[in-house]
Amino acid sequence: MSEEQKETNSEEEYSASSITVLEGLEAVRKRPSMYIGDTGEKGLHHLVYEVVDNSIDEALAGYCNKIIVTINPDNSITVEDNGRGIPVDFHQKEGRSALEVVMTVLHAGGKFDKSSYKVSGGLHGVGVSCVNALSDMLKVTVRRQGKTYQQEYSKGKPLYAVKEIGTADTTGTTVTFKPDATIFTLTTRYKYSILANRIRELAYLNKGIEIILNDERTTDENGNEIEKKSERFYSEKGLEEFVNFINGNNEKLIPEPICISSNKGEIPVDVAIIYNNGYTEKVFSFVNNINTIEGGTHLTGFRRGLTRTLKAWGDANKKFDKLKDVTINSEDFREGLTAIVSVKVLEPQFEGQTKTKLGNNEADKAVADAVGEAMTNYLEEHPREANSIVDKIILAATARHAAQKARTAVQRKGVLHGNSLPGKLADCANKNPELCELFLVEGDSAGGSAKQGRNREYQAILPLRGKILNVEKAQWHKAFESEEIKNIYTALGVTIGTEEDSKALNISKLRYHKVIIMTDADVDGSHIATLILTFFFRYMRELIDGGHVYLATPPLYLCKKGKNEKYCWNEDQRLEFIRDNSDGREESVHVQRYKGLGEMNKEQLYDTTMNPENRTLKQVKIEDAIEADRIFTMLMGDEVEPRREFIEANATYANIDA
Ligand code: 0RA
Repeated sequence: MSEEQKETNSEEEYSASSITVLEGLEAVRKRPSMYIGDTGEKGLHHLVYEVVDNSIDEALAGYCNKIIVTINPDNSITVEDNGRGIPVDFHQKEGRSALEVVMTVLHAGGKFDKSSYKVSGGLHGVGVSCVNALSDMLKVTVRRQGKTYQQEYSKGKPLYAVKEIGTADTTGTTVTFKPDATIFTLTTRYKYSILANRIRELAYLNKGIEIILNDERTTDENGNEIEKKSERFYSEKGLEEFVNFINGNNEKLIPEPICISSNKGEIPVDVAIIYNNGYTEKVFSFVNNINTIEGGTHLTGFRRGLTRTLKAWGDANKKFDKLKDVTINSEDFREGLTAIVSVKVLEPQFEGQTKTKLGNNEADKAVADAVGEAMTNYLEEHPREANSIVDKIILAATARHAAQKARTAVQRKGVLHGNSLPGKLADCANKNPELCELFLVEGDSAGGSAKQGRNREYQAILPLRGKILNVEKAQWHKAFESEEIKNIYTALGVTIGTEEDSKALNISKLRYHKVIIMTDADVDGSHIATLILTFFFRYMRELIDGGHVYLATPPLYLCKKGKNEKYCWNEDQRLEFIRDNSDGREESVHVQRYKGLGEMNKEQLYDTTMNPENRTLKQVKIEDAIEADRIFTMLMGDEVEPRREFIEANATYANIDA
């Protein structure tokens, strides 16, 4: 037995089983990623979700309606609920308090109560003991039966047996933990926006639960002073409000969301649907409160149920007769569709690359039946809305038909098949995609410098003329009429469309594994970068998910003093140069402000922005699909002046780690 365990034993005599317990949690500390996904920012935040999920379970069981999450000044987290409180009575078999078992035994969370759906039973559903194992310090306080109990732990090991510390006139559980910095080596700083987005989602998915998020910190990551924050998340109507939130400012075709709630079968189903006058499909699905990014059986069932009833209604009302050579297909039902599908499954099977695809076959039928029945009634009772939706479907089918014709035309010319590369492309010599980079460059003049300055072996240049099409506001097929967008497809070597799915993307022949957007460091350049990003997000999402999309970062200044020269990317660097190279007077240093890429000569452009030795590339990542979707809708929608600065400055808020 190790020294550490002996120390713990001084407080209380541990039975043999407790040694296994310690080994269990030791395994969590040895391979944390196996339990929480990773030990980066995601894993760090996952700890909070594990603890909150337990309180949500207590709320779903009907015993709790308020949860308070606090980011403390030292980046520890406190989660407090007003549930029954975790039982503290002595657990005969384990030889210690039930509370200690819950806090220190892997997967012990649901031991006492099997009747409710464990939200924590899903993705990485590892329970609070994992959080305990990965925390420097954890303290749990339980208010129950008029008394307050407490136990503290370090790295999962109890510091003392559960003790009574006073009386209580309420019930509930409070957990405070501080993540272990030796495990979370990348960062231990919590991001308010990440927690807020997940908590907002939880509040919408679980109506009637009040969740408060407090941020008690008064300095930001750079030590600058900030205000404390507090937000209340509460949804009275649940998915109906969620789907409105997702829909944002898009103009709705029906005044109110269609809400479906079925509790009849084994699998409770909740759905909210809006059709808007846009062209994208935004359907988000959840199983036990977990966003199933890869979809699965519940999503298939949803689509089937929706398509079947709308088709039947259209047929019965002779709505499709006016379509002559156009046949409706299942895609047509999805344009402008915004929906949330949420199911609760007792023993969910998660599949797919990121284990976010539901595999349970029974969910397909459950959702299809629930949606089919409710939609049939809805269409019957709302003929005006039914007409609006079906008209939209007819429009989509017509547009798709036109697009197909246009695409066949370009494909015949080989444009979307990469048979003939665009004339503007300056390709690289190397043909191994893993080594090759494509720079998408704003403007012909910068494109010229880039072509001359690049490393021809593996760097290719595609200049883009001015602003590319804003796909957010265009019908799907319009993109394929745009010269710039066709050039991007051809240069990349990706193709689109199969027999069954006209939007399916094939990136198996991708010719460059790095696709780098290089635009001016000004408002216009930012706008262009955002337009290109929007295009990738809506039409080539796989490229982003595969980690192939990057933003180049050209410098803003060249500072000179005598022989000393330095490129600066921000104001701080510029001021630092002035401080280090002069008497502090700005006039004594020569500062050249780059307004555009075109102002740099080919050497400067290569040195600062293209040469892997010096450049900084920002990889574009989508961490929160729902938030990213909203941001793109907002940025590229009707009113707002879009800016790359917005995305960069709000990288977390936007959840685009650009
Ligand atoms: C099992 C049984 C009971 C409560 C809980 C679990 C519980 C766990 C957590 C975790 C965070 N907050 C929680 N609140 C409650 C109660 C059983 C009973 O009182 O009869």
